[in-house]
Amino acid sequence: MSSRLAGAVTGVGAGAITLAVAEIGAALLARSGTQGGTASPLQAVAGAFVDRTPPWLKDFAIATFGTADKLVLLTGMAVVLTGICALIGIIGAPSPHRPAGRVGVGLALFAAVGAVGVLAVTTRPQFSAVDTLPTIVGTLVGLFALDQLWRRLTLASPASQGTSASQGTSASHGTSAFHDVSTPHGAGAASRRAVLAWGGGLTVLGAIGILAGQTLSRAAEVVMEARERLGILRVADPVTVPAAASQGVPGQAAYITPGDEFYRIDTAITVPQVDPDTWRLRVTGMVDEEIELTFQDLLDADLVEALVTLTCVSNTVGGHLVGNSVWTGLPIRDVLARAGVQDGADMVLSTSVDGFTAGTPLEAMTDDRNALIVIAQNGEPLLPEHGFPVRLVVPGLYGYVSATKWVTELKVTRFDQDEGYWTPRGWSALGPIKTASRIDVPRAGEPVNAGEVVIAGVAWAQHRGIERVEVRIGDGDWQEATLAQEPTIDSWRQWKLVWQAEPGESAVSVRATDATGEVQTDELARPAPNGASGWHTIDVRVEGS
Ligand SMILES: Nc1nc2c(c(=O)[nH]1)N[C@H]1C(S)=C(S)[C@@H](COP(=O)(O)O)O[C@H]1N2
Ligand SMILES: [Mo]
Repeated sequence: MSSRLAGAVTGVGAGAITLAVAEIGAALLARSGTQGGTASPLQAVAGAFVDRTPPWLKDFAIATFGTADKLVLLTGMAVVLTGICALIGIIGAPSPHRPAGRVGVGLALFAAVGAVGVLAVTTRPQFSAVDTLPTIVGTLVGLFALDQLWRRLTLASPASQGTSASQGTSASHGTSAFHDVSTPHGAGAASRRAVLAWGGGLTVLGAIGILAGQTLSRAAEVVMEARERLGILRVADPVTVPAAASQGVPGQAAYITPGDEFYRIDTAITVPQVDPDTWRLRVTGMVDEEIELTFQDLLDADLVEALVTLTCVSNTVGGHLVGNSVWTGLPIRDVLARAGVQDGADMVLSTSVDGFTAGTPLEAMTDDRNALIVIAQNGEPLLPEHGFPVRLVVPGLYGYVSATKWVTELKVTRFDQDEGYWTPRGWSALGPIKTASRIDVPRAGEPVNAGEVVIAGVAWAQHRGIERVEVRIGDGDWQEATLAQEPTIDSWRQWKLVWQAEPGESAVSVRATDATGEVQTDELARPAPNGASGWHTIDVRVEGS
């Protein structure tokens, strides 16, 4: 058993116990309601990392890992952190070459890593000084553990063993003495085994503690109970979805997307758990009178329902970061009118509990479209990951400039004074949704039999509407697809085309025309800075029958 391994294990053990103390402390702070922002060093570091992710990396992460991108980030963090701790353990622990170890250097490095955690905590939204306590205490516990373990290793090191064994001979200078006692049966090896056991034990204990910290925060239960109490939310004038909006082709995206199948995109590492009883929406900025709404105010208001298709700016051609639901909420324009918007304003900056912001053109929130302060999706209270208790939905604009989840503030302002979260990160300040169409069936890569083949999918041009969808097979002419009914210009529209397929390989493309007569562009664009474009094309292999 090498002294290197023993050193590495002391470092990892100390790191694990540090995080356990910090995560449990953070959970206790959250439960007592005394924390300001994020007290968990893991969440703070991950959050700080996400906030500094350049657009190309965000694009890559979503394209490669999809909605698992957060799991990948946390796993990556765990790997990097384990490596750093192991390295600090090796540097600080005593070794044959350095019998006393480099304890001072090791402890300083460990303290520096703790300081990075504290720094990350201080940069989170709504930070207050008490948030740093768990990480500071955790780091002190880790330093103590390291010091103790390294002391034991020093006692166990061949040098000190040799000294006591050879009675006064200066064994620390003699390599022969070292080789003698470091045999697997030597006392040094036995003590190193004990330190290894201690380090391993601390690692296991730490891992359990970290998990305990995650489950200890009771916020998720509060939210679950609140959602159950709300039950189904009904309005005076509900949306009825006409049967003719659905063509029902197997494999085609359903007209209505259920909440639990809806795509999820946000910067939140863990889903914010917001208690509707303490939630408030403040309307501030260039208004005659600031106002504050409670959740009960929303429940008591004249709520409306609207069909709106949300789309993420990061959606690639043919991608699935798009979904359609019935949203229940209060028109934003009513609330803005109550506050009184002052002359010169042209933007509403909405803010989330987690610090995310979106800058929406004031016009899109005051014209006659269904821009809503939303409390329900498809009749049910919002799911936590989709913004419970309250989010925004604005037809026609990508989510990053409009659809703030866990929203707590609407600031009436100007584009030349404020900017949303993604704007300084390389995305356009304005984000109107580009006309798009997608082939759902046949699925790319799945061969079909010759004869009658149904090609089907969805097309969207929110707040303009879809007028025509055309399909091109091979180098044939564009053929007009059959459209399902369009209940509103704010939602997507199903389309299908029956094709008499002959054996062979064919490229199938789709393009849509919006209700202003504009044909979807074939110009290829990546998502950044203002949304992907280009025709969705798939290769279909037709097999002889
Ligand atoms: N608080 C918060 N709200 C947010 C975001 C976010 O990162 N944080 N992302 C926005 C983006 S980019 C999109 S596309 C939509 C996605 O909403 P969904 O996850 O409910 O589909 O939420 C928007 N609202
Ligand atoms: Mo998005």
